[in-house]
Amino acid sequence: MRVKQRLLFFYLILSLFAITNCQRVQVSKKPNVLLICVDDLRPELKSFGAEYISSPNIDAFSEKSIKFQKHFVNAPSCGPSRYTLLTGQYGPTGNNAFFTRANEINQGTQKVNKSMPEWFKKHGYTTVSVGKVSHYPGGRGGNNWNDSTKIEIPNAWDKHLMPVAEWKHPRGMMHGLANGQIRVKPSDMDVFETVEGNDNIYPDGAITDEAVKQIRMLANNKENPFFLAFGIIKPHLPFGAPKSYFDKYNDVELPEIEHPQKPKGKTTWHGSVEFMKYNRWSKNPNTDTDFANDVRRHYAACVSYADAQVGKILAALKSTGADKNTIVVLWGDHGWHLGEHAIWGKHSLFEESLHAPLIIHYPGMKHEGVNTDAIIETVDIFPTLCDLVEIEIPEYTQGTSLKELLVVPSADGHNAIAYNNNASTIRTSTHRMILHKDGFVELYDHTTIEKETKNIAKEHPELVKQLKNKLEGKLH
Ligand SMILES: [Ca+2]
Repeated sequence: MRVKQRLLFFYLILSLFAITNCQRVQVSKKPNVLLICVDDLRPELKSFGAEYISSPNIDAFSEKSIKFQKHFVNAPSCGPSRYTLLTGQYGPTGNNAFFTRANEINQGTQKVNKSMPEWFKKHGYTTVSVGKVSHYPGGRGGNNWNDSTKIEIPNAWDKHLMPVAEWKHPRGMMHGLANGQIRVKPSDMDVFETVEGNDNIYPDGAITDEAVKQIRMLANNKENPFFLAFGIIKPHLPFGAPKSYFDKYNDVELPEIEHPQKPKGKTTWHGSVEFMKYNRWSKNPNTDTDFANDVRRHYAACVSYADAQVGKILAALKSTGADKNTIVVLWGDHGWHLGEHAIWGKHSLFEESLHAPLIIHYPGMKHEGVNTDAIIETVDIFPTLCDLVEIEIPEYTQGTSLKELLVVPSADGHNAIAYNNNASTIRTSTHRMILHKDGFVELYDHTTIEKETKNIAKEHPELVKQLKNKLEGKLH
């Protein structure tokens, strides 16, 4: 009897151990997430068809991933676009979008839904952000963007880090130029610059070093999967990058700027205020071709510099071995006009402001190096990541999981919407409709050569009506 009891006890302990161990294995098997956010990156990458661009790291990553060729952001500026990424919901139009939400959380005035990092944290993930992930690099407000009593996304991150190196504070880093130069008055700061030196003479070097350090620590944690968001500042203005990246473009012939004319009728065109306020030696890229080419080469240098930072983080991930169990997403927060429609900047609702790269790799994927032309939008990323790691998709998210497209890249996408302060827009696989707040409508046919240079709204009232209904249906 005693022997039997002992045996029973032994089996009990053994099965308890097996259950616990099995649970642990299941937890550790959840894939990690590495979310790479690149500021103001339009699809100006070799892998997206810009042949003159040197982007070897992102191109190599694309070869192992799915490229979304028709990814549109939901807002053409940093704050509101990142809001849709990180909350999974359409939101306010201004750069204060996160703080509006944070105030509601802090005051307890209404139920605020969990952000993507908070949702992953709830499901056992260690959540860390490094660099510019929400609107303010490091995710804090205050005069110098380093006030820890002012958190942009409460409850989201276990750590939200922003190294400042020689630039003193996150605000200094955001618009910093070489060797610690901080923007005081934009008109005193050059719109572009190249200085000889290594990657760390510009702000993204320090951000990348910190992200590499974090990924090594996170990969060592065998208990919990990680959700690491890494935000690179370039190619945001001012266009500063080490000279070695600029030198890649010395002898490069730039492609012609498509439809460079200022639109004639009413549109969301603007005077490129963000660009024009910098020191540009009294030159205007709309009237000075040599200067326009200089601007474009400096943007390209910043893309190559950002690409090098992406290469470092992916190499670090690989060196830990965690790459085999990590979903990697590379996302541009919106597009940027490089002279199209005579705009140098973002903020419009033209294609150039809203079109940004999205590349997704996940463990065990079948279609590496494949493109999809399905129309999709930033708000889809939150539900997609939930789907890929097999956690519940919160009912309040407004996007659609892209899982089906990842499995069958030829599957259909869906309409993409976006908004700024003055208008909202919907993009179908054939048309873009823009509805201004005063009721004025732009309608463009993307199947024609004119694309967004010929407003055909008056000739197609039925289509306008249908698209208005679809747009309103998605926004409400
Ligand atoms: Ca941005």
